[in-house]
Amino acid sequence: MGFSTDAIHAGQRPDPVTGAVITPIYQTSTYAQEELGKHKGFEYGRTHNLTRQSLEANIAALEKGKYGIAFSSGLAATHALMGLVKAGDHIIVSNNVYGGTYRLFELIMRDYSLEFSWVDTSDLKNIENAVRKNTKLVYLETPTNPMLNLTDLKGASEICKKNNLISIVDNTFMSPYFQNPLTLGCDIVLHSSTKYINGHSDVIGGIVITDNEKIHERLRYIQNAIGAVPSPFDCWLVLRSTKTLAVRMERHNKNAIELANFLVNSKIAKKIYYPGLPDHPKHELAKKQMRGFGGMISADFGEVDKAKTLLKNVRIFTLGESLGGVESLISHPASMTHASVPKEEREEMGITDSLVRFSVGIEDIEDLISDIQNALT
Ligand code: P1T
Repeated sequence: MGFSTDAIHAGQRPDPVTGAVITPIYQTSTYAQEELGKHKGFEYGRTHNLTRQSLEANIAALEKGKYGIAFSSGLAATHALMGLVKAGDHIIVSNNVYGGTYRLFELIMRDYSLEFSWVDTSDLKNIENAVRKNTKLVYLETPTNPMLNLTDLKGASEICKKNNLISIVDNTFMSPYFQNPLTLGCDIVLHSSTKYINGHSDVIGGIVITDNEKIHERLRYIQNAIGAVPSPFDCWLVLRSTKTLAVRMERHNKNAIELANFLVNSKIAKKIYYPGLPDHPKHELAKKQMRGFGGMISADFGEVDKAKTLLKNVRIFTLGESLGGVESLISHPASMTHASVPKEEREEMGITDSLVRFSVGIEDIEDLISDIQNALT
């Protein structure tokens, strides 16, 4: 099936009792059992929920994977993946990832005797050089938040296979519409479904997709044992949202390309980071492994005061954390999403105090461009 057909139908069928076309919200914590050991496959809400199962099957289909395992947030999904390793194991991570991922690994998981190496995975040699005897996972984010660096997923997955490592890709920025890491040989895909997948800024959620039966079994066990599951209502909202993912992503992409070109041509920013621009260092890779460039742009305005003026004066863009919603957001990574990354490390990656991140929404592009022009004058 094509992407949009799957998005609208996969994992869903009319309700057998009423014929309801939309999967109901099974808002129940438990299920009646007929007699001891005899039930309909549903025992307890944390373990089994049909709204959640529909969502998991739906997003798994969109990621071209067999299994989806949903969590209560993107970070809960990342945390669950730590259940694939044990104290003393080593994990290689893209040096630029969402600041909360950095915080989870460096400030929480290190206390559980896990070792992390932060490397620039956009150069595959750095992955190979970082492999140790106790390495178990390679955790990639591509494009990265907020610098929009890209990692060659096919190349990285080959290195992982050769060294018997599990490859994980945070695919939040692309959504399954523009990039499918499993088809490039990676083992696990992760999404903060809070972002493009839900797209309406009204749900916090996460999901992991894999084709690997053993990994699925372990993660399903962890999902139930740790219990960070999304509510039936949140699952229903996300399931509603994936129906329009294709049309939303097309528009995010179109608007972002136009906005990136405006930023380049107007020369109002010092440096623009967007994989759709021909001078992006990985533009050719972007064209190869992605089907679009996405809706995220970062721009360095050179002076902190200029960035502050923009952030304060925009009227259609909203200053706020998060991304991927239909409405445009603007943020300041150094003090917001990446505040927990030490300043020197931030600046080395390009996350300066004058860097601004745009989550380009699906409004009329003329209005978005004049909002930025007006804010700066
Ligand atoms: O917020 P949560 O659903 O827990 O997802 C965490 C997460 C994981 N991966 C990426 C690439 C992310 O961008 C995020 C969350 N990011 C933001 C809140 C943000 O403003 O960048």
